[in-house]
Amino acid sequence: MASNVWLLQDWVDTDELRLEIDQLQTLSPLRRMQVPSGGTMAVAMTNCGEWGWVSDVQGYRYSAHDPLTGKPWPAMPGAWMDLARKAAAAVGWPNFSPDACLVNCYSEGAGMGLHQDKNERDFSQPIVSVSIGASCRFAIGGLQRNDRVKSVDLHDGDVVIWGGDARLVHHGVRPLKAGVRYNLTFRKAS
Ligand code: MD6
Ligand code: FE
Repeated sequence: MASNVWLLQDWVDTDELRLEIDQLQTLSPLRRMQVPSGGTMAVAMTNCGEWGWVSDVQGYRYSAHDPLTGKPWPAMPGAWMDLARKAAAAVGWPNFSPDACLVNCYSEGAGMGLHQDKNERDFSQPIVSVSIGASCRFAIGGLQRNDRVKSVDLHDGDVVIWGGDARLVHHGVRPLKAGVRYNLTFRKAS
């Protein structure tokens, strides 16, 4: 897709993943988080693994606890860990060991503005992202916010991996045209 950004098309069967998302939701439900500016995100989120990405009026960060339940985030399913490791290894990152998985849920009209993923402590590790359900248009730019943006369609079962000099590129998701889309992003947060 770009230097150090790989797209593995239709790489994973998502039936099991959907069931595991349902399971995860019984422990740490999807919720729309507050953002520092006072608004609410369009995308509903939850997490599993040692760390979870959270947003509230104070800002963005990783937390070991789910602020909704007060408990640690549910464990990352072994199959998810295997999937993330295999995908990273397939494009040349043999030592990926994610300790956080953010689950995003988009309903019709929901999108995510252009952003960088920079709350992690270790930018030497890649990010592995899995698309489930409805297709979306994914925007990918450069290291500067106003660099030119390319768009690519992501479909159910697609996996995107990025690392190295692409680790901090800007990216976003255009508002979903129809249906429901889930996205898993695996990171090394700490
Ligand atoms: C999404 N993904 O695909 C949003 N971030 O729903 C991301 O924001 C993202 O796909 C970092 C790395 C990969 C991603
Ligand atoms: Fe991101």
